[in-house]
Amino acid sequence: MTDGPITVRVDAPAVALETGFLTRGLPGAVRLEAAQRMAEAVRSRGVEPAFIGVFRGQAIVGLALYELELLAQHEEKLSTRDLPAALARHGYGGTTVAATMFLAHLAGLTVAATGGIGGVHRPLDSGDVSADLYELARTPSILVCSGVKAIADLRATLERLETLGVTVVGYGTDQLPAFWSPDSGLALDTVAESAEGVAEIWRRARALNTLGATLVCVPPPREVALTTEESEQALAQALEESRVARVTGPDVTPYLLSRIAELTEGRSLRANLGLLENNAGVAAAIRRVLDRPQS
Ligand code: PSU
Ligand code: MN
Repeated sequence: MTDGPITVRVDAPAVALETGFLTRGLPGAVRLEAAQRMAEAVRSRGVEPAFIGVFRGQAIVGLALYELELLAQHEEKLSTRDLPAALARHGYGGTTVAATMFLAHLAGLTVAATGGIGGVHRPLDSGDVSADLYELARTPSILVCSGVKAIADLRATLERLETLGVTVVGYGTDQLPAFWSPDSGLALDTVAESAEGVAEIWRRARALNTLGATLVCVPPPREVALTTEESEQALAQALEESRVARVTGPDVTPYLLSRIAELTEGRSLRANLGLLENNAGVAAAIRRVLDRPQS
C-alpha cells in the first residue's frame, strides 16, 4: 500500500493489465467478461493480475473487481498525457497501453499485457501516431500483445518501432500478427518459441540496460482468429465510413472497432476477447520464468 501519487495493491509476482478495453475498446456488455477471463488466465499460472487505471482521482495498480465494474461504466480512455488532469479532476478512466506501461513501471512491474498496441494511424498525413509507441521507446519492460491493432498502418508502425529502438519478438511466429488475424505479411527478424526464449532476450536487454521495451507479439488463438480476408474487408469498409463521418483523434479507434464488430457479426469481438485472455496468460508465463532462479 502506498500514499504516493499511485496506489499499488499487488506484491510480485504480478502482471500489469491495461484497462483501455474496459472503458473504450470493447462494447459494454463484454467488458467485464474480458477482464475476468484475463484475470483468470493470469491467476491460473500462479501470478497476480494487476489491472491499472484511474479511479476517483487515484492511479491504481491492482484494481479490485468492484472498481473494474464501476470503471466499465465509464468511457474515458486515458493516455500518459491525460493522467495529471484526470487525477486533478478526481476522475475515472481506463488506461491505454502508454499510460499502463508508465504506471506499471512506476510500480516496479516488468511484464504487461494488452490486446493490441496503438500505432501509426491512417491516413499517414493525419499525424495520428499512438503514444503507445513512444512509451514503448522509453520504458524498459515486456509487453505482450497481438501486434498492432489492425486499424493502424502496420508497415509504418513496424518501421517506427525500429526507429524507436523497440525489440519486437514474434512468439512462435515469424510474422507480425494483424491483431484479429494471424498474419500481416510483415516479417519479424526475431522469434521466441517459448516464455524461456523471451526471458533470454529480456535478460540481455537488462544486461545492456536498453531503454526500450521488448514487445512480444502473439498471434490470436486459432479457434477465434479471423481470416486475413475477412479482417481486411471489414477494415476497409469501416475506414471508409469513418472518413465520411469525419471521426478523428482518440475517437477513431473505438469507432472502427465497434463498426468492425458489426460487420463481422461479432467474430472480431470473439477474437478480441480470446486474444486478450491468451496474451494475459502468455504474460503470466513469462513472469513465472523471470522469477525462476538462474542456474
Ligand atoms: N487495441 C484494441 N482495442 C483498444 C486499444 C488497442 O484492440 O481499445 C486501446 C489500447 O488501450 C491502446 C489504445 O493503448 O487503444 C491506443 O489508442 P491511441 O491509438 O488513440 O493511442
Ligand atoms: Mn491517436
